[in-house]
Amino acid sequence: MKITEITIRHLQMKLKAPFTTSFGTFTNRDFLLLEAKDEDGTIGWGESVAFHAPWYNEETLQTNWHMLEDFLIPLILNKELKHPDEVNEIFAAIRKNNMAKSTLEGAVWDIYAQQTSQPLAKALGGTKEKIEVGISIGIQKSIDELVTLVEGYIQEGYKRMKVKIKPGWDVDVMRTLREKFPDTAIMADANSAYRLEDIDLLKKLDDFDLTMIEQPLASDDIIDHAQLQKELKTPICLDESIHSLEDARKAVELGSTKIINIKIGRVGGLTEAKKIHDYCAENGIPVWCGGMLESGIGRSHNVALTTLPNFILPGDTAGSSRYWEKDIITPEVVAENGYITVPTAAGIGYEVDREAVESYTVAKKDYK
Ligand code: OSB
Ligand code: MG
Repeated sequence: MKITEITIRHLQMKLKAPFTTSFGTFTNRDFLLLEAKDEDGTIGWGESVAFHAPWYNEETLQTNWHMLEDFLIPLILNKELKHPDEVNEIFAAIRKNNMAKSTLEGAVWDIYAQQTSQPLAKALGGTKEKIEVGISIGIQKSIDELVTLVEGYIQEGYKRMKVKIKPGWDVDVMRTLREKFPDTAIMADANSAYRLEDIDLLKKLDDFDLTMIEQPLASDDIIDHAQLQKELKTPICLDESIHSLEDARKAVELGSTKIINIKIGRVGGLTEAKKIHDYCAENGIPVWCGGMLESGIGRSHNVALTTLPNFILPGDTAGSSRYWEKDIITPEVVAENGYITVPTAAGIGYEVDREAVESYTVAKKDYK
């Protein structure tokens, strides 16, 4: 493998409905798409999951563009690579900026899978033919509206509901959902909206038989989460706090987390994601694949990763129609009865719809 050409595009796609978390509201999804071409003409695709603003972590679309242009692309362009795992080693010289790294690493994995004539899922060592997914639901204007949405998603076949919470939108919301949907798997995601001093409030959530509480405390914390987990029955799942295998090991050893949400971008790419998966499998920690409101290209990488055996719990990679009128891949990602069938074509396994990509492009630059 030798990548000789790269194109970065900034795309803007309008969400079907605004998506609100404890840290802010998205009406559009602005993101970078990276197209890499090998010397033999094979094209691979990667998506940056960084947002337009540093709300979820410190990275943004613009910091990712800067890191890719000035540091990461120069390390890979025209370099002979035997395996995508080498990218993870090469990028170790650059600190953090995991979402930027993952963007280029993902495209290298796509090329590698095509050149070895296998779906990305198989190239990663995945075994499942279909994966189970749930849905992530933002903060709503009223509990009634939330209940109506959940009813709709249950009708669509989704069997696991993840509900965003924040102070003032938590205990009453979860109590109502549990009463209305006694048999549905429900979990809460706080996106770091609480502190250890909120422990009495968080303990009330133990009454609702939640599958887990995702990232209740600070985005850089694993100490207070360990303290909280000692006092909570509900399992804590870390999202924001885990950036690497080392972070995962420390959090598990401290007892800060019983489940890990793996996001490819947050951990710096598929190679690191696989390492975390393997460590968790050996240590009895179930994992699931998180989502970052990706387009179909980012989702296709999530689908491939989720075929690894320790992705036991349903992930956030719902179908394309969850967020988009029209996605940028064909066929679109379809969830039937809460399951996505893993594509079997080589590489990411979906065709990229270039016309759709162009229609959403607001900036573009080539690198040779
Ligand atoms: O914490 O998982 C999260 C969306 C934006 C930022 C953070 C998160 C999310 C989601 C959306 O929950 C999941 C999806 O992509 O559908
Ligand atoms: Mg989360």
